[in-house]
Amino acid sequence: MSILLQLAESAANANAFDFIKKIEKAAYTLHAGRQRKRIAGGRVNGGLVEIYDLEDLVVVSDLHGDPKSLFRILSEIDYEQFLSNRMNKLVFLGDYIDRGSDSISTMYSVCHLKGTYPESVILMRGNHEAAAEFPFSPHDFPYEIEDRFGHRAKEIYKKLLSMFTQLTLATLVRHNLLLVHGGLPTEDVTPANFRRSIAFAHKNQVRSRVFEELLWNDPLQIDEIRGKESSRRGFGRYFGPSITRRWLQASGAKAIVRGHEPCLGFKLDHNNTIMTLFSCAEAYPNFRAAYLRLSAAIIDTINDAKDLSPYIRFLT
Ligand SMILES: [Mn+2]
Repeated sequence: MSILLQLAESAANANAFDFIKKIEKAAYTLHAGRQRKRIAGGRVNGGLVEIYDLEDLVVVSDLHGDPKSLFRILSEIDYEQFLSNRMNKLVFLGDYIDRGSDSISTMYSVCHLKGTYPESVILMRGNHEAAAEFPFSPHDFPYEIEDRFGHRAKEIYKKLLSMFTQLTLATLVRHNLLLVHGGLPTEDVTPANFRRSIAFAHKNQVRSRVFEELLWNDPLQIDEIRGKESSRRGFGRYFGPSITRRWLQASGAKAIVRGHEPCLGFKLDHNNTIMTLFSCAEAYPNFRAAYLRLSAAIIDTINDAKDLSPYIRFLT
């Protein structure tokens, strides 16, 4: 049996004990990386991971309980070989759960990957991994856990919520590519306080506006002077091109990649500086699923997010 099939089967058949073990290992690994302040080829600074040296980068966006899309990507990248090289990075943009039919298998597999390849896997936090901080509905995940694990459900969900607090809020790759789940915060940012702002957001979590906005914001074509608008989502805001320019300047990046919105695999906003990527097929039949694969050499030469579009790989 192939290693991927084995993973799919253990995810589908995991009992409470197996699942808890996977969650705890992932939580430990995330915590240890932050304590050491290091990941192969880069560093970990609170909620910010910076990668300086790498070979290949794969970016996977929202999965929303769709393990089939995840396994398809893992198969296409030959994940065991890919992840065994510490200089390759597989970054998840968050929103692993809810909406699809199998959030448990998705979460189990993602925890397994982080626990097994701690130097190659970066797990970011989506707004669905912050339901305790910013309650939204529908949030099906707790019910799915209850259906499957019965009286152990509360304990499992609590462990997950605690692990979620360890997830990464922003990833900067080779000073050129900035990855977030939702969007760019509307708070003032400069090259001098860019790192501190994200480290502070991680430390203060719900008390930090930057924390909320990294998870919840969406780009919108907004009047230059106003720059932002309140969001229909209940949390976060819409941010305009002036805020994107400010974050690009502060981080030194040429392009932003984020998830959070269904689209036809990807879309570009703000004069091609922001790419939205979407990797979930099951719960969104009217959209397309895709992921991104590129090398360090490509990352070094991009001038905007449009330059990433030849490296999009469609699943559907
Ligand atoms: Mn989201």
